[in-house]
Amino acid sequence: SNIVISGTGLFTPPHTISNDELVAAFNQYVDKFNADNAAAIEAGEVEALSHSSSEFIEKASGIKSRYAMYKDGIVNPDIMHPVFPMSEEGRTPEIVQMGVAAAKDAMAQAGKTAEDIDMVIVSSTFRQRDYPGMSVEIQRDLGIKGFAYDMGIACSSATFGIINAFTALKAGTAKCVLFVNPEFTTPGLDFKDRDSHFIFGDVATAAILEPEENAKPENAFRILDTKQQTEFSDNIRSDSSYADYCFDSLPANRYAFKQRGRKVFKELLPLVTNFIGEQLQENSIAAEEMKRMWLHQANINMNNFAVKKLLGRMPTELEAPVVLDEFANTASSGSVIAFHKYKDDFVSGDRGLICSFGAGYSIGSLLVEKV
Ligand code: CO8
Repeated sequence: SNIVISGTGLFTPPHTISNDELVAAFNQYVDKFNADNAAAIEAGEVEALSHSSSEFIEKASGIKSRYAMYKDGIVNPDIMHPVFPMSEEGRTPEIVQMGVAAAKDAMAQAGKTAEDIDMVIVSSTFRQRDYPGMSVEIQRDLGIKGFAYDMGIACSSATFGIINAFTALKAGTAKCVLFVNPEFTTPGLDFKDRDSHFIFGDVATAAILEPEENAKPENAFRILDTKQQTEFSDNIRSDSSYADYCFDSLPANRYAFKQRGRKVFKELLPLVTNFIGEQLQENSIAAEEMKRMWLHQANINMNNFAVKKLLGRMPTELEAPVVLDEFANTASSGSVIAFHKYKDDFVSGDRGLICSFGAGYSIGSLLVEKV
């Protein structure tokens, strides 16, 4: 039978940080660093740091603001990271809190209760502990029977997770899947790094997948086709590891997201446009026949270039909606946020594409049709 996404959910964290607020903290940090190191800078032993700018951020990326679970530490030039209690026995990790909230939203939209669901997939870039699985804690907190597992492949965690749910339903290993996608990215960023301090925000998304005959049609989207591709690149990389305590001296920002942004832009763009072009061809669908492309949200210029290549013209706002301005890059969640916010105007038979691309490199895509 056909498999549908019968509902989606979104959890928006409590705090917003505008570019101006982020840049003000960063520039105060830079001024203090340069003053504290004036003699070494003068002697050529230390490199002076440069200011960040809101204009650069918006022009280079399309980002105007981001959400954060914890704001105070990030915008304090003496701290420059989120401050929150450590995960330990008896304390619910943020990833679980965020995931549960998004899951409840998706379950409400699909009209499902815990009893209806028999499988939970939690797919995200980070795990707040190695085990027991975040997914199993989310499953317990929602009162779901059956089984749950964690998975992730950075930027494509969401699309690959939804595709796993789809294949499990196709194979009959599950009857109704809750997909959860909590992206608690802010602890993974080096807020002292000018090149990347503005890129990410926190969010969680979720979705319910099930056979079409069991689903309420109102919000249901039939999955017509899925496609995945990976090709190794370490142009986007983080080296943090469970084994870090074994090493005597660790670089201070070893945990942090690092990228060669220009290279990523140049290498990923042709991979993505070829990939989407192939998928459309394999399904005998012309790009113009698609009402919408819910694309990965890393960079507005990259999305515009990609759609321009496919359509032969610039997309309208509704052909390739942007949520980057409000949410920033949310690792793997961007395309699902776009889908969640921009799908209510679809009528039966309208088609669209949910597509992620990024670290790995990884690309994941689902061609969907409104039931
Ligand atoms: N303020 C002012 N100036 C700046 C700043 C700043 N904040 N940052 C850099 N500059 C300067 C640079 O130093 C440079 O100066 P110069 O020309 O003198 O050398 C100039 O501005 C131009 O810099 P860039 O060439 O770096 O600028 P770009 O126009 O290339 O824009 C971007 C940088 C925005 C990073 C852009 O390259 C980009 O978005 N590329 C695509 C990257 C991409 O898609 N990455 C995928 C992201 S990964 C992902 O989505 C999930 C990964 C896992 C999640 C991890 C969560 C923490």
